[in-house]
Amino acid sequence: MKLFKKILIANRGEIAIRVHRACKELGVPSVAVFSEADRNSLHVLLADEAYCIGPAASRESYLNLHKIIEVAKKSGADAIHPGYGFLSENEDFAEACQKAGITFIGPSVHAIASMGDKLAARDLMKKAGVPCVPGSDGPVSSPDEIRALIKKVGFPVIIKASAGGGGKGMRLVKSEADLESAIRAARSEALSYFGDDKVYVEKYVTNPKHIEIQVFGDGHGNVTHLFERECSIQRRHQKIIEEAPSPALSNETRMAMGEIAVKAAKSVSYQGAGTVEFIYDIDTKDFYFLEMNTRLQVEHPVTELVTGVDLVQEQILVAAGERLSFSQNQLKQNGWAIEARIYAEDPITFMPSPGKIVRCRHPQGPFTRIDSYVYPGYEVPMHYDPMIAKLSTWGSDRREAIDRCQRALDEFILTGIKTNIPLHKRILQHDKFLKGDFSTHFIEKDFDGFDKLFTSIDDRVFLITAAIEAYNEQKSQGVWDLNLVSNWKRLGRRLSLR
Ligand code: MV4
Repeated sequence: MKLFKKILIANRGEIAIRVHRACKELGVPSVAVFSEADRNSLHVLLADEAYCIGPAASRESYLNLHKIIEVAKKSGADAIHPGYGFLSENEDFAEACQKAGITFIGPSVHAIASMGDKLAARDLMKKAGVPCVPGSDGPVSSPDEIRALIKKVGFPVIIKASAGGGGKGMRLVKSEADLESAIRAARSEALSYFGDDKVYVEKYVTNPKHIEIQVFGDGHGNVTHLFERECSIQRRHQKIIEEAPSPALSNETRMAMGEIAVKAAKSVSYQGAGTVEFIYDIDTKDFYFLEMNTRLQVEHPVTELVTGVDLVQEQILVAAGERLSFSQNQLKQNGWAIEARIYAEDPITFMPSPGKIVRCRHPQGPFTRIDSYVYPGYEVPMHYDPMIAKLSTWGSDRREAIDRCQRALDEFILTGIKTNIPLHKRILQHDKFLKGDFSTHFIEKDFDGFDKLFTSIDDRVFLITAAIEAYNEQKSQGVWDLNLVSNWKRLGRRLSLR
């Protein structure tokens, strides 16, 4: 049976490679696209066929839907996998694919649109019997409307942009004094970011975990869930570590959350991979629907490792009209998985650190998975997301998965740029992390290891080696990147290595 003639992968980096691998394994040729900044990217080097789609700026390349559809037609691709980010949740793109007779590997235009409008999604979920955070029934525009609501739910409340999501256009209101300025700020931010100043209000959950459920639907009315992922270790809405299962959930809550996520997905006849995002109140153990993400997520490997399901292959099969290859009662969570996102950034200041990678050796070993797109000599471009790799490990229990992850992080060699690997090592040693005792505020409130990131002899030797390599690299090229030199100097001072 022929799934597709060819699949175009409308993305870059590790996810383009991940999708390419699924295509290969299913015997479907894949087509890569790339920007001018990505000529030497691994997703291009691995591809059988690759097309330049424009300049470095995403807007002119990876977000240029006309160009991408043109390349699909030219190359004979009859399906497009959007990966995550970029065009993956763009209903206009899904519709343009449909009009061009190309299968969009993802949910329907209707499902993307329903979930993209957060207020409409909230409304839809309430009608479907999915628990939502107590708050406004529709958009609010005046402080008085919010005051009436606060009479019912109390302070604090949070104002959210309807067109937002992922944390943009949100404002916390702790007391009456914040109210007027918060609503003004939320609306103007929403207008400038999304061109839509519609906002709504929810009671603010002060001590939450972020727990999401992986769901999957096919075109035959079947929808199942593949349990939860714990995603609370984050900073400013950028996730750092994810795991499955969540150390916080009782089996009862897990099953209830799964059933509710399926209900949410069924209400929009969901097809393909999706994620229902919940906020879990640590103090009351209540959970509420926040958003549904209508794409494959970055952290999908932890679900793959504990369920044994290849989520990307499944996306392709379902998009080709197949039935889901599993039923709910065939799925179970086996053991524990943890994912550390490796970012090209300063682990203390979180400033991006693009540039040329000098030495690069990925960890290997038992139950150790790497999704990466970097190699020695590769220059990490400044134009895109700083995530360069994901390290995922599996263990029969949580401690084994964590110990393996720590071991693998110790094996990681990446020099020439700065990465957050030292930060990961410290988080995995933190008492509260090890106990599973953490909320979404962990990095800002509980993590106290920033001054201890480079204290072991190993870390110092590594840093000195990296500095010498960067120095030699630049000397051999006869150029000085003053920024890089000053970064290393600053690090040296921090380590008293002057
Ligand atoms: C909230 C909340 C507390 N109470 N809603 C952030 C991203 C977007 N999906 C919704 N977000 C939040 N909504 C209520 N009613 C706290 C957050 C939040 C958050 C949620 C998940 C993961 C990290 C977060 C970091 C800050 C705030």
